[in-house]
Amino acid sequence: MTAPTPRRFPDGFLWGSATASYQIEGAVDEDGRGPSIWDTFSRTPGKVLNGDTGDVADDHYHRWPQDVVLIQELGLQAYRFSVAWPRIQPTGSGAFEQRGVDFYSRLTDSLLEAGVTPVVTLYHWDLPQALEDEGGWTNRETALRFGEYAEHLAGRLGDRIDTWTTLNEPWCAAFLGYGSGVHAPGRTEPLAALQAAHHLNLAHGLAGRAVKAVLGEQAKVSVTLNLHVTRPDDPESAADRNAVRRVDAVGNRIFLGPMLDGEYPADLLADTASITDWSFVQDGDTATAQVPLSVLGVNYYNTARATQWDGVSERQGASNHGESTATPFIGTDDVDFLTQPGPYTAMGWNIDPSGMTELLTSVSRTYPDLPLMITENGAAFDDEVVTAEDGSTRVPDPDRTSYLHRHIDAVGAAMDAGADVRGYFVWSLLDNFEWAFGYERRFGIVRVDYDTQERTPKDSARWYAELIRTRQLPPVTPGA
Ligand code: PNW
Repeated sequence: MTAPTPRRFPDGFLWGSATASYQIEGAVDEDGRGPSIWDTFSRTPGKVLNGDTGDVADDHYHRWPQDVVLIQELGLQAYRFSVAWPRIQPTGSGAFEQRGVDFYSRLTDSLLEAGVTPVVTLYHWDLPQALEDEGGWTNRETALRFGEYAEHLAGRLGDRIDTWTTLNEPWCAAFLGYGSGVHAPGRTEPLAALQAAHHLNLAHGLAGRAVKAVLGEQAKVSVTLNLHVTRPDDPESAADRNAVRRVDAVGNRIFLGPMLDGEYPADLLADTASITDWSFVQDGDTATAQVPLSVLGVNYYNTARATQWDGVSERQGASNHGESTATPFIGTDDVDFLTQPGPYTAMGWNIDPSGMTELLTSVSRTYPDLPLMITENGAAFDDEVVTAEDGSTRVPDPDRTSYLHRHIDAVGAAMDAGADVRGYFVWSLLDNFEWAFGYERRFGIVRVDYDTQERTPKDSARWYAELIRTRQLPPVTPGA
């Protein structure tokens, strides 16, 4: 047997970490910020575990200078953050708030001074509540307003931003927000979810075009999708393969279609025909959505297994989409998601690095000229803080390090197979407000003490810093 050798990544490969505004900033009433749907949702009893809200979160709004130092100390080459729309435009339309722009402008300058590439997301789920009051993403107007917000921000942050990511995971925004209701605004209406998906596609196109109109065609426009890797329970079963096709349609191709091919897949329209005739799609919308992308952001966490439900057996309904009776996969009511074999993270999500390789190779086979970027990958575990005799603290998180190690190796395997992957961002830099799970789930490579706001890099952060320094990934040992 030959000794396994370290994996080398190309020199231009970008290593970073990611966060999102509502999950880390706090300061929800400061500098003119308007309320967002996540303020409303998290303050509604029963919606978020332990009644947690983003009111304080990591207090990043005040502590950002120290967080930039942390980014620099870890040697991150890029930092992916999101802009809170209600800080820039408190009601989502009309007047802009300069103090909100100034916050992100200072952050951007400070990242650049630290030699860190800023990668911005314009929408990571914190919709201005005033727009939700008018129907939110079910209302076409929201997409138009998003284009105006993007234009304003591009004019202010300008060419200091490396990559303009329009949306983060529009699937979650549409289907968890308006379908299963486990995310804000908490609606459970199949038609609303499909309308929201369409208006998010339109919003992406309008925002991407606005950024290019302000900054020029060379401006790098991107979008981040959480593409679902779903496998048939029985690969020999045509019914199970059909279940997977349907999940792929309403989970992935509903966005890939308009954004990359300029049209909705015919099978998606057929599968959802009992819910809508899609008359909310106007002439030219899908062409607008197809704005040229410099790179496609891919978020990957785990895999799923689907079967055609026989209508009799008790359903397993296993999914990582939170407790809810409504399925977020609209139009797939006779699909059952089966419990996946472990190991699992603290989210209950199965750990399956092979899905990363499979996803990247299959997307790059479908879109050979499209560069890819892993904009999120990471894991929640119940970390423990160890205090040494001298009072110093350490957070040993071998499970997280192993997760990162094996998934980055899986990215390398996809690159060996020809996938054009340009970078990798760990989710997340900091422990933060994990949506419906509040502060109970910790994804950070840096520990946050929510009493003191003290930041402590976990062992996984040290490991990641070493990977970035050497650009060499040690071989994955079986079982590690
Ligand atoms: C992503 N699901 O959220 C988000 O982009 C992050 O803000 C989040 O913290 C991270 O992944 C970890 O959850 C998701 O239920 C939330 O399938 C839920 C799902 C997927 C992604």
